[in-house]
Amino acid sequence: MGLGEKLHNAMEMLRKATVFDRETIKEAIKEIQRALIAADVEVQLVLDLTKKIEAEAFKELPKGLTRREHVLKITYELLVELIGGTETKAPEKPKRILLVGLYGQGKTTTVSKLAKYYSKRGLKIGIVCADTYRPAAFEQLKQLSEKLGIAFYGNPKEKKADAVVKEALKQFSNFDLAIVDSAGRDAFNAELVSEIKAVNNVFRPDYKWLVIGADVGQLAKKQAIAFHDAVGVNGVIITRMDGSAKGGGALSACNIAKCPVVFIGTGEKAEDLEEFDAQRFLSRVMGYGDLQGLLEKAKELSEEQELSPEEILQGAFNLETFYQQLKATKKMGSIGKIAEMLGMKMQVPKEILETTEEKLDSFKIIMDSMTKQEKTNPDLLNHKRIERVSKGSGKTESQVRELLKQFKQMQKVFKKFKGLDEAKLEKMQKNGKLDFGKLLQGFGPKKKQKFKIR
Ligand SMILES: Nc1nc2c(ncn2[C@@H]2O[C@H](COP(=O)(O)OP(=O)(O)O)[C@@H](O)[C@H]2O)c(=O)[nH]1
Ligand SMILES: [Mg+2]
Repeated sequence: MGLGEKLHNAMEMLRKATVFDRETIKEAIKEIQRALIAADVEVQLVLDLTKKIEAEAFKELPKGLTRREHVLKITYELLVELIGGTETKAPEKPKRILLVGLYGQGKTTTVSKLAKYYSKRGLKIGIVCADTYRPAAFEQLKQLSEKLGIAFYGNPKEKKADAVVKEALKQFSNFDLAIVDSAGRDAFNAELVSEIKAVNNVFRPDYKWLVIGADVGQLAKKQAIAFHDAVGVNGVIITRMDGSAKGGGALSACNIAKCPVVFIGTGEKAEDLEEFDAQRFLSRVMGYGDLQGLLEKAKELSEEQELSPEEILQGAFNLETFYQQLKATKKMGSIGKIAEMLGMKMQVPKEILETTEEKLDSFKIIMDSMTKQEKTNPDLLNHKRIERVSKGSGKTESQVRELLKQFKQMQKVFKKFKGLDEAKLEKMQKNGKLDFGKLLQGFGPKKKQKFKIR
């Protein structure tokens, strides 16, 4: 049973538990520990991760998530963090790539995979055999290049790798990308380092990637650090992710060594190369489409809480934004404050300021039965549509009408706000009539800011 399947089982325990208490979470955490240790993740890392899950699990819930969703989400996020986040991106137009690594890790195979990957993206590519150490290396790469129809340079008579690369650069001077395959050794040693350094000096690659087989598991860390210190690699490619149970260990080890994994190899064929994205990788191996959905939901919720005053003042006002504002009752307090500071006589209706949690939930259910069009343009909601929404949501028609009535009241208030243009607002700020610093207190984090906070 691979890493994905085991992690999947642990997440299923969380998802399907009928009672969702500390015991359930502890059991699931044990399952996660087993899965990670079987994948050869360093024990200390596993313990740190599970401790974090336990600590986060019973913290205050973010708005809009259930306890179960919260625990699933943090577990998933911590796993993503463990194997390397989602920041690394494969370069679009590399000019020179040098692959290094120990013997048998998959360098030569990966050269042909990269050649295929980048030729599909329209680059003119030449590949170079700088493995002058093993006699068969030249033939292996030559055959692979012929199969792919990609330009190849090598010289079986030349023993100095840097001399081969020098000649190759001349031949490929008008190409978009040159990929150099270097020689490995059974173990990391001084001879290997000086050879790579010589190649590096001649070639000056913009990308120096270390190739590691997944089967080395957590030992990948040692290799990554050694190669990084010696020749400054700036990325890792992990091969044989298809065949090894230790892939999780290799990924987390490279992450710890701060060597970002750029690609993974998932088979012997030239097309078996994937850009590495921790999030995508995990949801796939765990067979979890809905985790992605859960993350999106959480993201939407956190963005909802980020409405800034000027967005509220100037943005579109519809049922969706109305609901968001209602939800953050604090914000409604602030809307009252805005009205006050602007010296505007009208007031936010009391019944809106005092909307209860219960009523909010009911509004939400009603809105879920509306189409997107109806939510952005509530005027569409005629008698027939109200009847349909009422049936769909299981709420009475008068409940639906109540939501619409409150919305209309707020819309009036907002029309007045929107009547103030930016110039006016700025002038008021200058004259000290408008203190956005104070205003912001009720609004939480902001996305962008047009007005200075004092
Ligand atoms: N299953 C699988 N095998 C791979 C992958 N990458 C390389 N290999 C195999 O690993 C072995 C060593 O590969 P090679 O490219 O010659 O390694 P090098 O010595 O580092 O150049 C070969 O048998 C390859 O077919 C991969 O992603 N998946
Ligand atoms: Mg090779």
